[in-house]
Amino acid sequence: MADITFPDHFTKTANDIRTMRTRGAGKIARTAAKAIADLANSYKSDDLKKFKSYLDHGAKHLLNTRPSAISLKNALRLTLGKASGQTVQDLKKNLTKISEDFIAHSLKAVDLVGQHGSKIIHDQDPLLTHCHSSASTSVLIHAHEQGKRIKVFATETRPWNQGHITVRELAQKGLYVTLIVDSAVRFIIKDENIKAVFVGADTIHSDGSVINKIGTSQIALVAHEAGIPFYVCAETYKFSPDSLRGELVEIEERDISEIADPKDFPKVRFRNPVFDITPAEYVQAIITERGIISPADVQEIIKEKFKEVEEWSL
Ligand code: RUB
Repeated sequence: MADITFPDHFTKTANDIRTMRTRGAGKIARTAAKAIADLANSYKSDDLKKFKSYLDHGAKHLLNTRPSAISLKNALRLTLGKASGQTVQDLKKNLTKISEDFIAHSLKAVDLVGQHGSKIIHDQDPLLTHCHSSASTSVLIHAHEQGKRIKVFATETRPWNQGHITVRELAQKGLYVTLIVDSAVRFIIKDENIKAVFVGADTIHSDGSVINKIGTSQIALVAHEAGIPFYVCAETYKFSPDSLRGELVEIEERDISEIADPKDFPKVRFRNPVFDITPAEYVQAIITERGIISPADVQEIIKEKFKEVEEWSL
């Protein structure tokens, strides 16, 4: 791999994912699908074997950027893993088409998640969300567009403050939205009589457990304590086929400078895990593009969705 040089556009895309200029599991997946097709199209020789190896290295390069998002690996599986061709030109053409289809389906899936999820929201419901998830905001926006006068409470989501993206997006769409600090969740759930929580997912394991932004599992526990439903909004390409074999995604830990400047805290250690795992028992349901499913049904969907690409590995 050391002797392979990728085009600037490709290394920039990978770097944008690593540095979170491109973020959110769905966007990461679509960006990876486009990046691998663009990489293919920038290849100059007719040597098919070397071409495949080049793409394989490119895929590995992308995979190293955000370890907790199975959406990224699945985007590569569902594009590169399905593409075929007897010549470099054929493979390029086929991969480009598959990549474009993946992106179109992914965008459509976000809309469908919104349509399905909005049905379980009632007029005047106070609701809570965490981080910024386009699948979750799709649900909230659809409910609003149906005339349901919901009140959304959004956590700021330290240390990156993705909640700022959420509140700006929802406010811009005309929703009644309130920003709170992460530690206010338990107070707000009780004080505002929150009726349900909606969050996104980076990965869903075959046992129905959910990897999402750090703090998600705490919110799930509080929702459980309060007896309100905790919904996960996720397109099915965020389901992990690896988890069928017991392979769970790694929890990403990012640079401690995201929390504070260590120079200001002599002798203090820091940790910055950016995702956590919410066990299936705290998840009321998963809202997917196929409809609202129980965490117990994840396994069946994985088997069906990934059967053609199951043997393909990067
Ligand atoms: C984002 C995050 C989101 C999921 C789902 O984390 O945890 O809830 O990725 O997002 P980060 P979406 O900001 O670290 O990428 O529904 O948009 O795919």
